[in-house]
Amino acid sequence: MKEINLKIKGMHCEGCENRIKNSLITIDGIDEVVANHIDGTVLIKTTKEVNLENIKEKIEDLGFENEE
Ligand SMILES: [Cu+2]
Repeated sequence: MKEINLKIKGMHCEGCENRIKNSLITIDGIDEVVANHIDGTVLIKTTKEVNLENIKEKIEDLGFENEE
């Protein structure tokens, strides 16, 4: 199990958290997603190698911004 931590701009409520969770959980290899709109973090637990660019793209497709 590997963990990826992302800083995401633009989450304002639980609804935003859920949109990110529901989108990322569909990616093969992602086991769990914990999004927190208060501190703007997304924690992703993976069971195998995942494509980080693919994850970031999905987040941006939803209208959120990745903070580098
Ligand atoms: Cu929201």
